[in-house]
Amino acid sequence: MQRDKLVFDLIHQELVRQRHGIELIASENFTSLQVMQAMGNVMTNKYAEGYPGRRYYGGCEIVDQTEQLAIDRLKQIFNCDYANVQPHSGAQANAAVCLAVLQPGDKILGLDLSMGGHLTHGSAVNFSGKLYQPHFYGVKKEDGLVDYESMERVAKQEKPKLIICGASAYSRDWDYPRIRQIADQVGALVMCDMAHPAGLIAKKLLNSPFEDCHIITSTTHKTLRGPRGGIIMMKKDFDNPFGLKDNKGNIRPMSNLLDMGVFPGTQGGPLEHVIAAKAIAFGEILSDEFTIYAKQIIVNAQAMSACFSKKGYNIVSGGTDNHLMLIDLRNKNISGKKAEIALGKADITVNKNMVPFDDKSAFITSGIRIGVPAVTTRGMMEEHMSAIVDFIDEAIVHAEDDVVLAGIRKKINAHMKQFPLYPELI
Ligand code: DSN
Repeated sequence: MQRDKLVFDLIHQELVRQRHGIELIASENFTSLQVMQAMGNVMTNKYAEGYPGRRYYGGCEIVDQTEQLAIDRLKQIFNCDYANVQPHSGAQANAAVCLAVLQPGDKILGLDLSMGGHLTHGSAVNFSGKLYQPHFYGVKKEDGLVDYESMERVAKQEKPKLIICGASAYSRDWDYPRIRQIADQVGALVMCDMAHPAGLIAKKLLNSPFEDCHIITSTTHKTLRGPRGGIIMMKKDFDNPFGLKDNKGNIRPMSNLLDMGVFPGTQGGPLEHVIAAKAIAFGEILSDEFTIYAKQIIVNAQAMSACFSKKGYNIVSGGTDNHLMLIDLRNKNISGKKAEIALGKADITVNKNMVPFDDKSAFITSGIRIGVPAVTTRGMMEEHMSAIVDFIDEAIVHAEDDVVLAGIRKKINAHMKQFPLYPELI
């Protein structure tokens, strides 16, 4: 076969784009070279439906070892008792959990998407809102913090089978014992989707959901800095507290039900090449180097948030405990959409995001979400955050002026040379 120059040229253009710009999408990161290399390997050729030692195909002796290594390392990171590393994504991890523990039409309770939640936590356009009956809690208007009273009120009123905590645009920590207390009052299971802050939880820099939440899901590519993918975990086999049954009507341990929720419930063959990359990333997370990285993420986010506040930007909840911040732009007279476009022209990548109680639609929005995991991977420290905020502020002030934006882009492209990205790749 001839090398496909067209596609490889596009891959190279993407490398150049990532190198030149400032990546501030809170859910993105740069994996190590070895994680990327592991994704392009012969394990992509292998079918391995089933689990290590229990496969539906021959020839799985080697992939069994990689998958088991990934499972063991993940359990070590979070000191938990069950791990499934097969979900192709966070959304599929959540779908597998729902399939395992819910019946169609069951009630679920999650954080409203417009208040920082996630599509798979009950949005009407997602499987979670179509197959189940979604109910929502929100954040408080006065301080932007999760409204546990509304969670409790709705839980008592609706008696959901599953309470989902975790968010994609929430900059504060969670009160997991309180959530569990609410769930226990109404007989609900609790699932924590920790996709965003997982790398910080791994290093004990944030509260751990493992003691209080029955089931934990995550992606592997955000603060965990691994390949794109999903995972499911449990601290202990909560011993199926509600007597949930498999398709044959047998009461099974939760770990069995979750495994079956992934395969054969929602997926076929696992991506063993990606699982190899997950194993490598998990090994990296266990290192002291990653502890330093995770701590620096929080230092950087807090430094950046302080710089924004100094320039008169409104940070939802007034700051951050984790890797991200949500900026309400209403006092800056620009929508999230316009800000995202202007920043894009300056090679700063962010995403527009609704802010709590937003009066604009999800396509326009009043805010932008900013995260620092990627720039921290590039070696930026707290003293580098003010330059980023200056660039962003200049771009927002001159959002309609393409000449100024092009000038900022030039400055940024030169600036980012100090923080090399994949120097081994040409
Ligand atoms: N799309 C992810 C995010 O940006 O937060 C969540 O799945």
